[in-house]
Amino acid sequence: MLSSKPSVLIARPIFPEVVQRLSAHFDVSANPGDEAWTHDQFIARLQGKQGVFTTGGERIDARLLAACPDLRICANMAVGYNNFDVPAMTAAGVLATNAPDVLTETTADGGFALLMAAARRITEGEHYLRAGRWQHWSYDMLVGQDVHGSTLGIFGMGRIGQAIARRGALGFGMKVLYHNRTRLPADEEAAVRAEYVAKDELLRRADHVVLVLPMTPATRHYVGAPELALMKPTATLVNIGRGGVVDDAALAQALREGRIAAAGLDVFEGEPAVHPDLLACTNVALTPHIASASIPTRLAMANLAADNLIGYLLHGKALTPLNAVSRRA
Ligand code: 8YV
Repeated sequence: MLSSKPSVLIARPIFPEVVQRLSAHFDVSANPGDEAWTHDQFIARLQGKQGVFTTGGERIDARLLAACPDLRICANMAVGYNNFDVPAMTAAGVLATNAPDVLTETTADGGFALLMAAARRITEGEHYLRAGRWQHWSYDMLVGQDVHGSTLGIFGMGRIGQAIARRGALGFGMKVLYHNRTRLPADEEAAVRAEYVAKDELLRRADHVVLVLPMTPATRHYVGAPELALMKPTATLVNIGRGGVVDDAALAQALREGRIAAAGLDVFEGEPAVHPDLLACTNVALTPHIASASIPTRLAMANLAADNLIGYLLHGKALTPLNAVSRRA
């Protein structure tokens, strides 16, 4: 007998309890072995599916949409959605959803951890110790820069940027500067104690620069050689937004030449590949895109993606839509 339940594909392995939740409502196909599907294999798996659970890496483009006429919703388990061609999805009548809010504080923690690690040379110190290089204490061994009381510059003052600003201002007594496409309303600026400045002014004044920008055509290589040249030689650069927002080759050169002091990177151009010049630098703390990686937060992100699938396919309403669509014919 044919099932009357909608069909959903879960593109990557996720929490078993979330698969179970989805299975109560849908005919679920999963990818338990985490097979790396080509785009064409992904399209083939999507045949006859009304919904897909994506984890941020699976591309949804016009070709896929044309080849998957049954698809009605793509639910991303990520706040970023540069893997989605949203205008093409809207044109095709396919709903796009992301997973905002639930990851804000955890991701801000992750960004702050990288800032601390880079400025205070924490990961560098660990490598030094593990390599057996710690023979005796000296006054200048692995001295870094202070974070407390310094000036923090934030590019991208959305929810995560604001959570980082609060940590800096309230927890570490930092002066907070920010630059954003649009300036925050005065009450929101006051709540995070941040001063709006031009891009170049931020780069010149900040002791630590944190990037929380999405990847768009306008943000590609937003920080490259010209921007790095404006920064203080003692400054730290942290990127937790998207790979490609920083020109990694230019950053590696600046780090190698001591034109800035240190960097902390969670995202990379072409990840999971990392530019070999960055790997060769000691003054950079590197993590594999884990800023949102706490168990409760990743579970909340997965449940929000599941809620969006359930809400839309069963009740016609998603919690966190990125577009407005009329039902696919
Ligand atoms: C995700 C992220 O873990 O939410 C985002 O946009 O970058 C991370 O929180 C990553 O996208 C994989 O899902």
